Amino acid sequence: MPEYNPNVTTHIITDAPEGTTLRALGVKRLKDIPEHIPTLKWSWVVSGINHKNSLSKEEFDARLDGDILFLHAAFHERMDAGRKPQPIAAPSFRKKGKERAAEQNRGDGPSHGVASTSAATQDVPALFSESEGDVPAHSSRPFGALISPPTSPRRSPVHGQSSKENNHDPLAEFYPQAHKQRQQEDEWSSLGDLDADASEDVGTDSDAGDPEPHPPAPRQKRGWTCDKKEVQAKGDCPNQDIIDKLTQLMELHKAKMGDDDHWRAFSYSKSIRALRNYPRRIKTYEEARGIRGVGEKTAKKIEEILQTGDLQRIKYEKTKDVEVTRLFQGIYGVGQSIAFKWYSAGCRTLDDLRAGKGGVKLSPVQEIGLQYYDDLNDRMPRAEAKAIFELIKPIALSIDPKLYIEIMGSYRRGKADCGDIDILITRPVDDGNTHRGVLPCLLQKLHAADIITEDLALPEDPDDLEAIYRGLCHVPDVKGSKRRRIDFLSVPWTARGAALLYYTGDDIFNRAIRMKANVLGYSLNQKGLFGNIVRDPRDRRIKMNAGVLVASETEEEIFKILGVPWQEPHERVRG
Ligand code: DCP
Ligand code: MG
Repeated sequence: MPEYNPNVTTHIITDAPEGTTLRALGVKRLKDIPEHIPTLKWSWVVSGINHKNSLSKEEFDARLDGDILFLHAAFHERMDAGRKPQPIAAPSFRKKGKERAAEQNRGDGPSHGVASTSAATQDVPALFSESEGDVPAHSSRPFGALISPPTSPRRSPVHGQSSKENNHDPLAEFYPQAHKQRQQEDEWSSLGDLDADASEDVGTDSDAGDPEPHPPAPRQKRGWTCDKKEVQAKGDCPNQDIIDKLTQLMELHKAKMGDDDHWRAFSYSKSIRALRNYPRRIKTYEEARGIRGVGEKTAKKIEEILQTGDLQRIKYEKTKDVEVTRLFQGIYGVGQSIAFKWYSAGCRTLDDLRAGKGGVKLSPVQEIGLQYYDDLNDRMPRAEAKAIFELIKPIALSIDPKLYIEIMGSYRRGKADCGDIDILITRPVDDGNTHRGVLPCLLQKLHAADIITEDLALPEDPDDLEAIYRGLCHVPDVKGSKRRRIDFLSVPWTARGAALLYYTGDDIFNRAIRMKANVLGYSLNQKGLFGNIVRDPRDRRIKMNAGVLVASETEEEIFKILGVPWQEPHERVRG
């Protein structure tokens, strides 16, 4: 949640020390958190996820009801929190008294980690946000109720009332899900106070019990990132050098395997986001510390960058395993765990892999990735993507002149360089025909024309109207032309708008618009905008292919229904 509000919060999940948690919530003392809200460690969530299937219904309900919540209490003095029913009117929060924080009882505080208000995503069972049991497992509302979004997607439920008590409100059943999605948004875009410091406090609890946490900077009203057209261009950022150094450090942590590293990387990303939005050149430690999203240790790092132009920690983190696994992960089809496996087998260079050192065996796709390592790690100039597409388009139209073929991805967003070429293929059906069979025919012609050179992933059923192909291509007849990644996505004509929207991105814009759709009670994916979504009663996941298609033919109608102002592809740049 962008802002903690005890009237709607059901659980607080934190592995952070007390001081950090209090800062994140914007309260002075643990006592300021109402007794009906349990403050739990991440272990509670994990215990629910891991054992849910083996729990009896009574055990599961007990877990949700709070009977065993105390086992996972984040703070000793809040062991009983959540075991009492919620009062009708929740107490007010953000007390402004001058009281110093009470003596902190820190003994039981967790020893490591970063707080997370929720890691519950659509793919992770949501144990807390919908645990009241008064939310229907699936929607039975009339379809019409979905078409008109609520005037304010951020409306909260009537305070102190459950959605059951609110049955007269046709939108009430959406609220629990809306809150879950807001938590998600919080995790990705506004986890202000929980920056890298929380993870760097591993084992030290250094800011736990800080009786006078730095006052947070005034909170900005946050809207949906997909609603805004203005984004700060990279070159305009007055703190770009600081962001670059922190990004390097974040990437180093990302490349490592430890849990702490993942948290640190996650946390640095929050600080970096905060810095990107900071309008002035930072001059001092104090100024950095005052930015919401930048904690003490990050502020110290910023001070070091300001004073020396460098960050020693980067050198320290740049250990051999990071270097080697990053090198290996540059091979198409190789992720972190395979890279570590090969590192553990004794491989240190690409030549070691080529030689099969340590018995390492590469898959055919990885072999291709290794062979064209440099090419595939290079972004192509926009003009090259255009040249390749202009070779492909007439060949495609020679198969069927009514074919619709378009480049999506970064090219459509107008980017100067592209990581790959993403091509959409479909066809109007007004004459009773479809594009069935076009993709295999096109691929065969592109191979014959020496435009497509290697296949990486073939569609399961090439004759299906919906198919994805991944391969390599190049500009033929040009000596030394590089191998480039190319994807073909074929979709039914009716789904072209949703596919265009999804594959145009960028990723951050997509995340934001999907979250907004979810909050409005829809589900948005590359196939369309769906209403009447059905959730699996066991884990609350949206059932695949469930729901009623609301829009998919054009991007415009999807924007309109979601209340997102129209944006040209080049205006959808958020990453
Ligand atoms: N996309 C997404 N979620 C994913 C993968 C992709 O939303 N898990 C969307 C957003 C991307 C688009 O698909 O913008 C195309 O994916 P690419 O990986 O090709 O990304 P771009 O084309 O944006 O960038 P690049 O120039 O690196 O290819
Ligand atoms: Mg792309």
